[in-house]
Amino acid sequence: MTDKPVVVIGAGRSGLACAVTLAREGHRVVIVDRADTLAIRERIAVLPARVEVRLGGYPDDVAADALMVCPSPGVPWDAPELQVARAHGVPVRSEMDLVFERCRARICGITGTNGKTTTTTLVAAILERAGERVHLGGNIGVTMLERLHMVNEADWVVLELSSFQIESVLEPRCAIACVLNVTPDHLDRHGDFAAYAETKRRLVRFALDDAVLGFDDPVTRAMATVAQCRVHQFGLAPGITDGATRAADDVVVVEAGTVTPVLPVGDIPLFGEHNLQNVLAAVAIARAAGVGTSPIAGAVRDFHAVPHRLQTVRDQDGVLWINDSKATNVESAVAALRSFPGRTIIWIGGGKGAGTSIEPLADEVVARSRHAVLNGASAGELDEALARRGFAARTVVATLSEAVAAAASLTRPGDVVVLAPGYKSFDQFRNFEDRGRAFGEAVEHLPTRSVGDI
Ligand code: UMA
Ligand code: ADP
Repeated sequence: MTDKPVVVIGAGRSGLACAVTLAREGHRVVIVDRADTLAIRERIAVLPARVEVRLGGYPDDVAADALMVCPSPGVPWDAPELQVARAHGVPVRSEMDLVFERCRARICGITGTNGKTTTTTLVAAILERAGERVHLGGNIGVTMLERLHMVNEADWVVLELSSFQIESVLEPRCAIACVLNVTPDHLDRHGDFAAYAETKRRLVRFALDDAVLGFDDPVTRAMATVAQCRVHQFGLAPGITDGATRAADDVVVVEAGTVTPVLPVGDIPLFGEHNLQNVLAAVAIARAAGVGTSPIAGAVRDFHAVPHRLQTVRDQDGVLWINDSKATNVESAVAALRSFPGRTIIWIGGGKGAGTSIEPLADEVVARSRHAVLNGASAGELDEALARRGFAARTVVATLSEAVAAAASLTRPGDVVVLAPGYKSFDQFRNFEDRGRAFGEAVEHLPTRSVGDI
């Protein structure tokens, strides 16, 4: 074995999985990170002692003489250090690329701008209910590479795939590939919408057996043309010939001209029409995997909202408090605002922008909410967009905890307070989970009103 090191860039979850796995295989491994924080120092405790760690920055030629360079998903695919490595003939292989190369089991890969985690979690639950051995991972936060030795050929590997991960895989060959929807997001990283959509389309190009595509989204519907496998659709628009849709009050599957009911739409324990879309996607995927309608219906009925996705954190005094911290882009926040028809909404929004237009979100806030409480880095931009629309019910505060207090002072029985920021969390928090937890804690500590207050 050569003494050249494998250079892993980024000591986050993905980088650590690479470093642990490649060191276990006997490679010399150097892991570098541009930052040097207490959190990173705590994380790297999982590394074997022989892995060399360099924190606090690295030069562009850090991997110029490496055996291979493994960038984390957060490292742009055209980053200077990767360009230099390529120029020196060094292979650039991400953790996900290695997973696709090495995985012996069938992979079900799920991507899309919104709904990935919900759909991926539900698909895994359905397959498990059907008696399959399932390994769940990917962008959902659980790395797969270091677990591959536990995966058997007959198992299912269910992966949530981000655009960052798909672009880093040379041949993303999924047995079943699903693209839920594509709307503008991560444009700061991909440059423009066409480039972003193409990363998702690649999953369809390489799909082996089945592609499951959102039918109501023109971008994903059109991806059928690049598929070299069976294509199934899911959605609510008429015209679905193979896949999952709604007929009257039921979720149904359409196969070879036959319509089979799966369960009543009313039995889905999730808020919002977008979650009906996610359920339809999961049903179409499960059918492609050969699962019967009964385990599908059972798993859907027992499903709970994934934390931070339209999750109820308090239901008291006639006021429902909803944590949708994962609404980190415009589309997902719009979907959240549409999820409570007939109820008055106090919306909490704002955070760090990702270079997309917020106009559709501002329109939805005006149409659906009684009051908007704005906080974080983008509070000013939102305030201005709402003011331009003549929407006066606005409160601007600095932080999320102040926003919770402000919202609490505005509530009346029947209201729904929805944290659906429409922005990333990085202005005030480490990630959307921290933001959701902070919201939950602030809400939990709100006093209970006495009957006389209401
Ligand atoms: N770093 C560098 N140089 C860089 C960029 C980052 O050194 O140029 C360092 C950072 O200082 C940090 C580390 O790399 O210490 C973090 O790496 P990372 O940002 O790639 O994050 P990981 O912890 O490895 O998590 C990644 C995914 N992160 C991103 O895509 C940004 C996680 O998705 C994923 O769950 C995890 O791998 C396991 O697969 C998160 C995410 O935000 C949830 N995804 C985006 C999204 O869902 O919108 C795409
Ligand atoms: P992802 O993993 O793609 O970010 P999640 O299931 O975690 O998807 O949901 C992210 C956010 O998007 C949440 O706020 C959720 O309520 C919202 N959402 C979920 N599914 C959809 C969808 N199909 N369309 C629009 N928004 C959605």
